[in-house]
Order: sequence, then structure tokens, then C-alpha cells
Amino acid sequence: MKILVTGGAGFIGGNFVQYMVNEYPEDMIINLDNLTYAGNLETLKSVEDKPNYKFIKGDIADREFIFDLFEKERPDVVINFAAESHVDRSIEDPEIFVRTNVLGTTTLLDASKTYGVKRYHQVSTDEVYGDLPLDRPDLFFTEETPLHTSSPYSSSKAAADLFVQAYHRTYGLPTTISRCSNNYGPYQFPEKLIPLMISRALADESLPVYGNGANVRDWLHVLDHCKAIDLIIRKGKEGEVYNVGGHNERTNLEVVKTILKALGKPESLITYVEDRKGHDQRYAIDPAKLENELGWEPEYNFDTGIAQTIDWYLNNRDWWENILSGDYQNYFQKMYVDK
Ligand code: NAD
Ligand code: TDX
Repeated sequence: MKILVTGGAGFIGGNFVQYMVNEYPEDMIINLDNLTYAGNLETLKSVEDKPNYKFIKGDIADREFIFDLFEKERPDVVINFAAESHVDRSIEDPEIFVRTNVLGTTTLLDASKTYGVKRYHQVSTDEVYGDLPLDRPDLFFTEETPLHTSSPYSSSKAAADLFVQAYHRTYGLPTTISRCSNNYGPYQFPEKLIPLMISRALADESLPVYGNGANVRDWLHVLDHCKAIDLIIRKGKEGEVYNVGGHNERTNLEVVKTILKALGKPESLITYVEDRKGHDQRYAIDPAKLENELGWEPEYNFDTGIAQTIDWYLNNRDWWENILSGDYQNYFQKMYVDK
């Protein structure tokens, strides 16, 4: 099989590409990525010389480029990870989220339809369901939960999901969608909560917690997510949506305190800052469909997964210290210093 993975130089896509290249030496994995601020080929060092791996630089929203690529490569399967992925950036500047997340997805759908791909898989998010109240721990997102977005990011991801479903219903494109909760693990860009807090705590810098830190996220180890996607592209039913989550709910404050404890740093580093606009209260996934229909089960619980992740950041300082320069510095200055 020839599998086109978009966004494979990012956090989840990078973990997925490494997993697939090693797990399926008989499949060809093509990584298409535009190398935005979030794309980093250092993540792919371990597979770059493997015969079943190829990197192509390009923009998923560039129609001519994408159609040329499909004409030449004729992929059997397309898995779309490529996106603008950071909620705070979408609040500052929504436009690129529409271009990449919506137009990029429809361009890939069009090419997949034209060249008859056997499976188009869209990597989506639980954020399309909006949020759950903090005082109703009995509620979870299921695949039937109505879409009800809060941020420009989640709205762009929901729009993309609706186009995927339209291409299935209208044109019969064999699609699947996965909606997962917050991922954590190696190679996550240090603008996201966990690597941001690890890198700042190590430098004895203040840790910016939005609002009162009581918002809840449902943490999923990136490798459990990769295995779920592998299962869905092979065994998932066309036209279906699958939620992916490991029942690991934590408040942001709990996560930050866990990191400080593991690093032996004081809680006095915590600084409460202005809340995110439209900040979603709680995400919590019900993964019963994926577990019951496809037999998925997560291997990581959060306590061991976060300990391993912290060790990874301690042992791979070069990877993230290189990132903490250039464009990211400008962004960080604007978000956390100038505000
Ligand atoms: P990321 O920001 O780390 O990586 C995104 C990648 O996409 C980067 O390598 C970037 O260069 C590439 N890219 C961006 N625009 C592109 C374009 N126009 N053409 C080609 N490549 C482009 O993101 P991530 O955290 O790895 O997320 C991957 C996917 O998973 C996204 O679709 C995101 O919405 C979804 N998701 C992420 C999480 C999470 O917790 N990180 C949770 C749920 C869903
Ligand atoms: O500095 C911070 N301080 C803070 O309190 C940052 C960066 C975040 N937070 C809070 C906001 C959220 O409640 O931590 C929580 C997690 O924030 P992010 O890491 O930005 O993730 P989130 O907004 O939950 O979205 C993530 O999960 C769903 C991904 O970035 C999305 O791509 C994915 O769809």
C-alpha cells in the first residue's frame, strides 16, 4: 500500500510516520508537509533513510501542486493530519486556519475523489463537540454529540469534518474521521500546555496558567492515538466517525503540579494569567465505539505516560531547545511577555 500522510513533520503526524514506517516495511509512507513553524524534520531522523519512507514539501491547499502529486504518486490511502493546530493562534489570527484546515481538506478530498483513493482518513478533534460543564462529570462526548464549536480553530476543524461527510454521502468517497482528545508525548511543539510547562519549569521561568486552572482536558498518549488511527484505516467502516480517548481527565492545575513535582521545582513558579477567550471548560471522550467495534484499548495511563514524557524532554533537550528560537520567540514574546 502507498499511504500519503499529510502533516507528518508535526507532533502527532511525526509519531505516526515513525510508527508506520517501522511497523509496515512493505507499505510506502509518503510524508507531505509544508514545514510551517510547527513542522520539524528533526522528528523524522530515525526513519529518513528507510526505503519505505519519502518526504515531500508542499501545501495541502495548493490545488495544482496536490493534483500533480496525486497524478504522480497515486496513493491508496490518504491520512490528513496537516492543520493549523493551536487554539491561541486561531484567536489571534483565524484566516490561515480557514485556508489550511478547510480549503486544505477540501483540496485533498477533491484529489482523493478524482484519483479514486481507497480510504481518506481525517484526523479531527473532540473540540468540534464544544465543551462539557465542570459540574457534570457523568457527561461524555459520543459520536452522536452535536457539533458546537467555540474557537476559530475548532470551527475550522468542524467545517472540515462536514466536508468529509459530504464527500462520503454525495460522491461515495470512502472516508473515516477520528476525533481524539488532547494528545501528549514525545515531539510535541512547546507552545502546547505540557511541553510549554516542562521547558519553562526547567528554565525556572513562570508557568502561565489560564484563569483558575480548573479547566479539564482528557489526555491521550500519542502512541495510543497512532494505533487507533492504524486500526481505523484498516478496519473502520466507511462513512463513520470514531472517538479516541483514554479516560484520563485532569485539571490543568493538576497537570502543571505533576510536572513541577517530577522536576523538583517549586509551585511558586505557577502564575495565573488572563483566561483564554471562549475557554472550553471540560473535554471528556467516550471511546466505547472504538473499543467495542474495533477492539482498541489504550496502553498508557496518564501517570506513567506523563513520567515517560517528562523523561523524554529531559533526554532530548536539543530537539526542543532548537525550536525555542526564531519565529517561536516572536510568538512567545507577543503572547506572554507583551500582553
Ligand atoms: P502540529 O501543529 O504539531 O503539526 C501540524 C503539521 O502540519 C506541521 O508539521 C505543519 O508543518 C503541517 N502543516 C500545516 N499547514 C500545512 C499545509 N498547508 N500543508 C501541509 N502541511 C501543513 O499538529 P498536531 O498537534 O500534530 O496535530 C495533528 C492533527 O491532529 C491536526 O489535524 C489537529 O487538528 C489534530 N488534533 C491534535 C490534537 C493535539 O492534542 N495535538 C488533538 C486532537 C486533534
Ligand atoms: O500557557 C498555557 N496555559 C494554559 O493554562 C497554555 C498553552 C494552555 N493552557 C490551558 C488551555 C487549555 O485548557 O491548558 C489547556 C491545554 O491547552 P493547549 O495545550 O493549548 O490545548 P487545547 O487548547 O486543549 O487544544 C489541544 O487539544 C485539542 C490541541 O492544541 C488541539 O490541536 C486539539 O484539537
